[in-house]
Amino acid sequence: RMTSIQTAEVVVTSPDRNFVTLRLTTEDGLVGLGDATLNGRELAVVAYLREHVLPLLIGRDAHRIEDTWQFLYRSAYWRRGPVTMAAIAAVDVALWDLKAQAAGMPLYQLLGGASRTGLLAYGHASGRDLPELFDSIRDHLDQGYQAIRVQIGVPGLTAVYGVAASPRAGGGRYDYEPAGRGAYPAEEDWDTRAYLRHLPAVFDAVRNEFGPELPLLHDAHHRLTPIQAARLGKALEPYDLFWLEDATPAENQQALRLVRQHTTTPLAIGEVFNTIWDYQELIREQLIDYVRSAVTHTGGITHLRRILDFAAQYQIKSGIHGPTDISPVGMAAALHLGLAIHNFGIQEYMKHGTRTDQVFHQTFTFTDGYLHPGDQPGLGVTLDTDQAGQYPYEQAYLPYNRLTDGTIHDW
Ligand code: GCO
Ligand code: MG
Repeated sequence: RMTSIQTAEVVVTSPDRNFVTLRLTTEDGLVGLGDATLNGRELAVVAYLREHVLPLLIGRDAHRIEDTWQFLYRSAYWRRGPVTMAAIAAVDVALWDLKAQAAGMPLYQLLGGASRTGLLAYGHASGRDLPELFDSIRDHLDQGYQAIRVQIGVPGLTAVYGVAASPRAGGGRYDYEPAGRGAYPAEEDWDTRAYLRHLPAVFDAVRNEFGPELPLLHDAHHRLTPIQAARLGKALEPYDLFWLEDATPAENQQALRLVRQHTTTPLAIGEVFNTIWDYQELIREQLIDYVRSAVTHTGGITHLRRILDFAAQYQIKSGIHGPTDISPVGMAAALHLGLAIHNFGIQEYMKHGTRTDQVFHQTFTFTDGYLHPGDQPGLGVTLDTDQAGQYPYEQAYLPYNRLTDGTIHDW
């Protein structure tokens, strides 16, 4: 029997940061949610959905997930790209949410059922210097994290990606959010040679302090050339990283070949990718170890599952993107998918703020370093539209970098 989509709306809310959520209702009165948040470019996806997608959804059969995906992807003609794929992702996830609710099952059951009892999560530790970094790592261990991403300030630079400016007032937490509210992006500074000199000593100090077992990760955020990335990977080998992320600008798949030839440090890439084609050579030639795409930015569960199944044939695992710019809806989708697939690797997880938790009621849990999506039918997330209405959109931009001589650089 067909179940038609009755209403489709986009909810924009900014409790602790901006989130874009697609909300579909069916003739049966079920409500399905999808995350469409594209950090710093949110309203482009809002317009794409409102102007070009929502009118096409009314009256469609909510159960035809694959058909709707192919319809939106192929009929647009202008394929791929973050805005298109975030819009398609939101529709896809909302339809999976509806189907699982209709089935009376948590979504992971429809994806094949649980392949493990929980998802190992990593948290973001950072500090402007070693004492701050150590405090932040200890704080994360106290919260239960069993894997830690390490980001640190570089001597001589004032603002570096991934480093919280200061412990959050009152709470003492060191949380990092790259998007700054305001009408213009913040300028940061960068010096690759200073970074490459500094980082190995930092990992040496962290290993001495916290021992050999703790899984440690690092994000180079696209700032290196292939030869610089190769050198960094090599220099970090003694510290046994879980992964080195986004060592080079992600769009050049060939770059990873050179990095790979020179280092056994595992490589993760893909948070800015949005289709399977971005991974074609990386996966087939086994140039990476982890797929970093978000459900939210990669065409939803349907398409990310396809990428991860392709990756599985090459022993490449998931490392689904999960910073705070992925909403609780996008996080829940990642958790259901991660619980079901065989080639799960690790899940990024930063806690959202308390206001966000009041807007999005969640059933997923974080216990002793492991996440679980919970067993409510569907995604297990509901949107409190009254609460959401309290927090209108606020303009926010991701930053940019300049080198000492003023040249713009990847941040
Ligand atoms: C990560 C990412 C984020 C991005 C952010 C941009 O590894 O979590 O690099 O911190 O910078 O998602 O919006
Ligand atoms: Mg990253």
